[in-house]
Amino acid sequence: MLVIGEKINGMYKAVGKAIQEKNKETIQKLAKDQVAAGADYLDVNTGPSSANPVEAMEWLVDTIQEVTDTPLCLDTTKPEVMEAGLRKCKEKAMINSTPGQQEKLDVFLPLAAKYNASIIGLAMDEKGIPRDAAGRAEIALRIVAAAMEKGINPEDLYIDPLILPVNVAQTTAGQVLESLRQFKLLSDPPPKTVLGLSNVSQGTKYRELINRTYLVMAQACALDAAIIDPLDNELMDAMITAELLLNKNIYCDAFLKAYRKK
Ligand code: THG
Repeated sequence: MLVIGEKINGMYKAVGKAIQEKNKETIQKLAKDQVAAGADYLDVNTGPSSANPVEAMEWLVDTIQEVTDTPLCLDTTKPEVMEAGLRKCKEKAMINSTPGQQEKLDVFLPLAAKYNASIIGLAMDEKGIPRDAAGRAEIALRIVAAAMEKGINPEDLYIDPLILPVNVAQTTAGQVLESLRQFKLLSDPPPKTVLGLSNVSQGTKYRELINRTYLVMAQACALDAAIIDPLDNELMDAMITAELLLNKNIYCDAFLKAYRKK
């Protein structure tokens, strides 16, 4: 599983404040802590309230890269913010994300090609998120075809079926598992799959329990990558154990320790 650390997101009050006040220590600690806990990528999102998101993205990328070489997953819907971040990335970046409508694909796929970045395609378009798995697969196929046309390596394409909070959209959890399986049938080689896991538990009481239960279920349905909180130890333990049970790692008594030492 590719672990994308979710914590550097202006949606968190403390992070939004740190961005506003250009407080490097807070951001750099989050970067180092997530990497130490096993993050392969760090999500970078300036948050909804940033007055100058281009400047905020540039500052975040520079600030994080001062303390780690871990590659970054630039999380913005704005092409100008995305490109500002991509220009600054020293390692191979991930574009998070493009929705499935042609006008957006025409903007974001060329950015992926230009900066040799991987890219997340969302199973949504101008009409929103489809209600069922078939609707999600239709949009995913459009994204896969457009990416192929632009010469994007299938290894670099991640499709996100978009999980919603279970307290307001209870049928979505099952539909998304179905989508993860279906996405693997869209092309050969297939695209990779990704989820923004914590969405599933927003507004619920047992957030950590819901997150780790759903992560394990999604892993059994061909999930390749997840935007998660790597500082949640029980979540990481569940993820590592699921990898073992799916035969992705060889068993030893100290399998949790062994995974973390990798
Ligand atoms: N798919 C893709 N990218 C994504 C998402 C996705 N990026 C953003 C998001 N979804 C994934 N990241 C988060 C980060 C934090 C939370 C949820 C998802 C979260 N935050 C607390 C909350 O809202 O309750 C913030 C609380 C606080 O202020 O401290 O839950 O689906 N491709």
